[in-house]
Amino acid sequence: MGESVAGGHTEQEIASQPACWRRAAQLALDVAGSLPAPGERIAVVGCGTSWFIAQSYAAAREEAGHGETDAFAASEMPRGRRYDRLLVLSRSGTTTEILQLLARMRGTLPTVVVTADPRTPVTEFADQVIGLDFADEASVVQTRFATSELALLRAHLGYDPGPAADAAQRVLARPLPPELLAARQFTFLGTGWTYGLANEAALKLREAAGLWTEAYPVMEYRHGPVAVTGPGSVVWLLGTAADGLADEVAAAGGTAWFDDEDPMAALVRVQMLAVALARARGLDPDRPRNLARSVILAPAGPGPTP
Ligand code: F1P
Repeated sequence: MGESVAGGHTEQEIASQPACWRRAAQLALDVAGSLPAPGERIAVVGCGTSWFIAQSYAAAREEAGHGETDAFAASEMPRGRRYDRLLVLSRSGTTTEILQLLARMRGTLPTVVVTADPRTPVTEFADQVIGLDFADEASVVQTRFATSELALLRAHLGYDPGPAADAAQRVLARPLPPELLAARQFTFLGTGWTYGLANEAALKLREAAGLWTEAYPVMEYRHGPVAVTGPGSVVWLLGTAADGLADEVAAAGGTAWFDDEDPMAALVRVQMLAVALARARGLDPDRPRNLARSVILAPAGPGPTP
């Protein structure tokens, strides 16, 4: 599998995902006591990719009947809401907004963090830590950490990642379709737990390849986003297809793309495309423009004098 894929860190990490997802499912059994219990009302937070994984997990948890689950960007978690537990997702464990939120919530509710490196500052602020060191990444742009974290969280809800891992292996073995490689603009659509995946897919192409991408809940496409579809646009449905949508995309001059593979495997195809389009544009996906592996903000100064 992955080990034979050429390229830099990002390509190699993308290719290692099926094995990581299977390992994450094993880990889910070991750490079940630290993950949200059925019936708990929880908030799940992250930044960037981690926020979109939070969205996906929140929808999956509610769909599985495990309880109310709100997903927030860490900087936007409302004050004053009551939750049974706060679940924090952070690959680096050093993101400023994550540490600020944990400091604010300390002592008010149980907190658990899923991170790649349990030696980072986030572990000092959280009550419990789940480490996914086997899925840690050298890359700036997240791929296998994020999807392994989702595989772990979904496995805890009862979804076996085995079929998705098999599907990802098939995707990794196939060349990318020429119509995807030729596109100039992408709109990703999802529903339920695949809406977070749609956001993550769009982010991947922006981060790695600097492309114009958008993402919406599938039924929102007709409420404005269709206006940007035209020649060179791909409208990519992750998950369930919506009746008539392919015809409407074609009428607008775009190409509708529907993966009949598992949505997690479809996200792997997007990651592969992001790397291929970056290289085609002369960019290095291991060194994405304007991005750092973790956003660490300088402490706020005294502010303007009144
Ligand atoms: C994640 C993140 C990445 C993004 C960027 C900055 O933070 O927002 O998704 O690509 O490189 O960091 P975290 O999961 O480490 O908290």
